[in-house]
Amino acid sequence: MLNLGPIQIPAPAVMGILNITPDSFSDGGQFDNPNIALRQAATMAEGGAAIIDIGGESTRPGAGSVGIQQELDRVIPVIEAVRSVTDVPISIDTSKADVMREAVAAGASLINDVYALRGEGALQAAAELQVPVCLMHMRGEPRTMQENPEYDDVVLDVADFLEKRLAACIAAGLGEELLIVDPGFGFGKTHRHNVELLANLRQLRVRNRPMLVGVSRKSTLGELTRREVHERIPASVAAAVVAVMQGADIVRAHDVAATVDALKVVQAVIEAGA
Ligand code: 8Y4
Repeated sequence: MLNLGPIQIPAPAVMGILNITPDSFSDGGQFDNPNIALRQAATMAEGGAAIIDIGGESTRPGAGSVGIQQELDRVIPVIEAVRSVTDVPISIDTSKADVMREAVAAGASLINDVYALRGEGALQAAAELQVPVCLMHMRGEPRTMQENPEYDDVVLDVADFLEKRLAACIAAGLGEELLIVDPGFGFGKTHRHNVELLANLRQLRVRNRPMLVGVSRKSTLGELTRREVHERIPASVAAAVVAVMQGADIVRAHDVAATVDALKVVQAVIEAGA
């Protein structure tokens, strides 16, 4: 079990992805209607998702930003609807302080912030809310992050960033028990950097905090398999297995049921070897 203060989740856990963005190239617009989103959330809950991650702003490379009201209009009705049909904890994928507050008021239990609470007011909002927060590493910002990213040592750089964000969060009054770290696959990294991070994941368990990993359908898997985004399920499941074998506690995934099954096998092997 992962003890994240107010919520406990089994480990390893799968976080199912529910994008409410018309421009997400992985599932463009499929969930722009709360009913469709609701059915997808129910399928993820039945498939064994431990968390449902709801996001209204695309963070794909080159994506534009979304206004606060537009993001609220997208995510709040979906959070309320999902909350009314399942007890599975909901995370709000946002970097905006006001969206964090409204989402938690509407029933979200965690914050998933790809900016690791570096946005205006985000650290203070999270400290007031005292809910679990996933702090993700990103080099640069989504619009430009894939323009020739360079690191002396990507593993040390990411670990150092996560350590500094943990320290900033704790200094701002967030309980250490609330914090989750994430290397941020694909966020300002080349394919080679992403594979190097996956191979050295154990070094990223900063301060022994739980680790979340998001590899599902990402372009490094497309590069390795030469497959389009919807053909990347086997590669995504394989990457999830590798991540958990390397110490990840939570895997963010589109294909929940397949990932949950694969992680049952991994968990049995880990327990047999312990
Ligand atoms: C195909 C499918 C191609 C998906 C690209 C993508 C992470 C995350 C994202 C992650 C955490 C994405 C919101 C990018 N990735 N949050 N969010 N960790 N914590 N791209 O790795 O899925 S969005």
